[in-house]
Amino acid sequence: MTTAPESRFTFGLWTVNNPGRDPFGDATRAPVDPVDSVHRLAELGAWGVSLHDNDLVPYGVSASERDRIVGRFQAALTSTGLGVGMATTNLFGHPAFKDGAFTANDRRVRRAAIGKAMQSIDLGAELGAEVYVFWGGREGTEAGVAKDPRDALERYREAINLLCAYVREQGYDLRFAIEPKPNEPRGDIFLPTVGHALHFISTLEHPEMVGVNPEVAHETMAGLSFHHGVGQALWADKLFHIDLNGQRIGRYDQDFRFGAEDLKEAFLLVRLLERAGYTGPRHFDAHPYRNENPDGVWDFVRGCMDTYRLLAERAVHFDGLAEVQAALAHASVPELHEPTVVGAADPEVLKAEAGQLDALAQRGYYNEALDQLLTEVLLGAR
Ligand SMILES: [Mn+2]
Repeated sequence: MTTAPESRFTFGLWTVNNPGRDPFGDATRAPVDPVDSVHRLAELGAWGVSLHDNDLVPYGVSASERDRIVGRFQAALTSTGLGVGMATTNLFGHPAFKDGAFTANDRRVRRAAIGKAMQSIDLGAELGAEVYVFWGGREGTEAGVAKDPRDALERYREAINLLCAYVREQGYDLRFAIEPKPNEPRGDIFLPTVGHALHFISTLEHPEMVGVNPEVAHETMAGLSFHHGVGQALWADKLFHIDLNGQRIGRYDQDFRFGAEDLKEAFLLVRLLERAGYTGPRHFDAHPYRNENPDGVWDFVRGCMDTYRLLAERAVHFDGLAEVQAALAHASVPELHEPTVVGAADPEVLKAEAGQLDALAQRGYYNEALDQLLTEVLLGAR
């Protein structure tokens, strides 16, 4: 399958380089040179990559070694034509971040975290990233008594405000996106869902610079509808980036190939993104199964992109079917688009209409027929 460039499929360096380590077992795949990943992703039709600072530049290397690594990577991007969709900071891997980064109780850790983020923002800007993501994996607690959540949120806000100011001072063309997650690796993480993050953003000094980066697995872990979360982000004009993968409700963070679980929810998501005209990268933040060798990593890459494109094709097909349009009308779906009250509200008229509930209760909404049509389109029966 070929990939239309407008799809802008991107993969994190950490996804194709995932070594298969888990809490119970060591790596099952050898480390990969990020330059090799860039070449392989380009061959397979990806638009670009994303990275944490330390996916490319190991923590603690000299300035000259950093410049050598970045120059070599930049050359690979130039020769393949791949872009950098997103960059981010690893504020979770180093043992110093065990109590949090921006919300660590130790003020010295918080200052070091902000400094590391600034260095990493410099790297992202140098590589031409358009979005800068903050995933606060360690921003939380196991012992709730150990942090006052009001203080933690105030420190989180302070850090994002400082970094917004830094981007403006440097003149970088970069927007931030906050990635919510309810738990794992911390017992409870601050800003656990899209909704929490959207409100937090509204409290910032420069809310226009900050949006969200919702991830399939993270909202699904919380038992929520991902497509509703993304819908609210779109409605708020805050969908700056998206992390696509697969996840079952009630499990650990599985990070499976996009579409590997809950195809119907994946269909609804792709249909929503495409109909909304989302222009950001279609970014895959997922891991190949641990039992794959390096060949399987590229099966995983192809699978993520192919499933997205097939679902986009199915969505267009679905909306083009006359029986679907009839079923949508039967379910009054277009009617939800119409304002409930046109012109000045007349309270007396509305109060009188409150008397019509018995009659209104008689109608059906034909959701069974509509949803079955969706299922049959997904199964290729229509
Ligand atoms: Mn993610």
